[in-house]
Amino acid sequence: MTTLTEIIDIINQAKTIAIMGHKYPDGDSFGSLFALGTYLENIGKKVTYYCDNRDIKPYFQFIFPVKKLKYAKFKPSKFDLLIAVDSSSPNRLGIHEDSFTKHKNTLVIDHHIQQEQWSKYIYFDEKRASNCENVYSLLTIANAEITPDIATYLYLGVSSDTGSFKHYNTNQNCFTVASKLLEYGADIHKVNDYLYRYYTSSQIQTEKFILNNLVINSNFAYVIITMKDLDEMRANKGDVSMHSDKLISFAGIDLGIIATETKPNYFDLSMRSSEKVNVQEIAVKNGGGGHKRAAGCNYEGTKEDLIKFINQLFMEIKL
Ligand SMILES: [Mn+2]
Repeated sequence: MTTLTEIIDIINQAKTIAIMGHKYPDGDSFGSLFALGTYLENIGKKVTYYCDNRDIKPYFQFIFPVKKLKYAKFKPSKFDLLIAVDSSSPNRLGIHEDSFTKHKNTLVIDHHIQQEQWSKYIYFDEKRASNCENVYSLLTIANAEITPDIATYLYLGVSSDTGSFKHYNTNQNCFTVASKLLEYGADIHKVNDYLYRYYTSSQIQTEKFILNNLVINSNFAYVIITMKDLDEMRANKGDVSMHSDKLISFAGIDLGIIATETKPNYFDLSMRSSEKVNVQEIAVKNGGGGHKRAAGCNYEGTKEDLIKFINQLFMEIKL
């Protein structure tokens, strides 16, 4: 594995850098992307930001400079270095997967366990609750000036990947880094307002749908949201993903699955669990990834097949 000190050298040798995060970007993906990107710009690099444009949360525009993002596919040869953040495999990059894997000089900075060497350089620390903590470590080692904007981006990532310091991945480092970021001028009130206070009507519709349609099977719970359901609520996958923890918040539930149909007969499964279930194992077994208590994978098939698949999963775990 590449060390953070080596990464500083790799970055220093590049003039033009393209940086990208994962599809369906969350706060940690954008936090890592814009914090690292802003730093690179501040030290004189020519930085281009790429993102798969599906379902970007509307409130991100009030915090991140989303206007800088480019969505179209690009020629990898335009850049000296490509960087991917918060992404555990090439398919996480969405439409930019090809450009990334074709380039010879690529770097990944992540906090998910990396299953394969899909980039020339890979740094990951799976003990970190958020990738923004890894970017923070990198900036610290680089003696970077952490501006209030960079501090806000990083804080947002730590806060969102720990569910506002409530998820089980929350540890001492999250608080240490958050405290430092406050010192550097992170606007934590703005982050809290947009992440945890303001709900759009489609987000409220989605929450109502989840509560009305969830299926509880002893200590397991699931809900399936089809494309038609999303259409009717004028909601997107981003509106669903903010409720990922909902099912596991019921007392006595050890595994909660929210399945969202993103293409016809193609579902994204978002899984959350108590300490009794390792959803990372389930996700990896089914071609996905993530963490012990929060992970995801895809399922191809009809809604009826998916129900069978989920029930089978529940049977296999049998607590
Ligand atoms: Mn993350």
